[in-house]
Parts: sequence; C-alpha cells; structure tokens
Amino acid sequence: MLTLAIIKPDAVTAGHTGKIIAHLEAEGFRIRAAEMVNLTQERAEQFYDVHRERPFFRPLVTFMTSGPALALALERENAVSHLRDVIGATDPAQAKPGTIRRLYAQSKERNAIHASDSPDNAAREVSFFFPLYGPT
Ligand code: 3AN
Repeated sequence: MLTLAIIKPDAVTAGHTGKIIAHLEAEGFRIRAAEMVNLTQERAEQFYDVHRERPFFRPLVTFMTSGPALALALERENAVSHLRDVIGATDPAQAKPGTIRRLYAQSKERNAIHASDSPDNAAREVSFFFPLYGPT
C-alpha cells in the first residue's frame, strides 16, 4: 500500500530532509517515488482544495509555495495509518514525543511534513504528484 508524504518548505529549508527520510526508512517505509517540487500557487490551491473555505487556506498556500518541498510516495503495510502515527498531531505542541512533527515542526502551519489522511486521499495525492504511477 502507498501513501503520500510531503516534506514541507520549513523542514527542507532548515536542512531536516535527510533526517526525516532516515526516520521514515527506519519505520519501514520504502521510497517508491520522490520529487523536489516548487509548488505554484495554482498547484498548491488544487492540492489543498478541501481546505479552501478554512481560515488558514490562504496562509497555507503562501507557505507551501515559499520554497522547495519534497514529495514522496511511500510503501509499507498499513502505510496511511502508520505514517499518520509517525508524523504526529497537526499541532507540534500536541504531537507525541519522538514523532516527526514533535521533533521538527515549528507550528500548526509550519509543521514539517504532510501525510495523506485516508486511503482514498492517498490514491488521489500520490497520482497528483506522480501521475505515471497509476492507481494505488
Ligand atoms: P494534517 O496535515 O495533520 O492532516 P489538516 O489536513 O487538518 O492537518 O490541515 C492541512 C494543513 O493545514 C496542515 N498540515 C497545516 O499545515 C495547515 N493547518 C491546519 N490547521 C491549521 C491551523 N489551525 N492554523 C494554521 N495552519 C493549519
């Protein structure tokens, strides 16, 4: 099973990419596809379309287009739910010790990593970045 992660611009810019990849590999995820992306405003809006009406939508799009981000298609048993456990809560202050967000995130917005939140969204999000990969 595949899921999508994005190492966000805050973590890439801070030089945490390698440590986060090592953390993911240690949790048994295999990298099946990877691309450093500079999201345009249009692409970021499309990706976060479900959040369009939320108050944090505009700043989120601005943040996600502020620098390079690393999109990863990750494979593992129970990939979606395990990755959600490994990244921790949206707010790093609420994230459990040892989770990626607890270790590397700065705030609810600058929270180091994205992970798909359901198998349906994982399929949509993997093909959003890796259309040649086909359905998961
Ligand atoms: P998660 O990334 O944990 O699935 P979502 O899907 O609720 O969280 O939110 C998507 C993204 O929107 C988050 N990763 C975060 O960057 C941003 N976000 C969510 N809630 C807030 C908030 N209250 N204030 C600022 N940014 C937020």
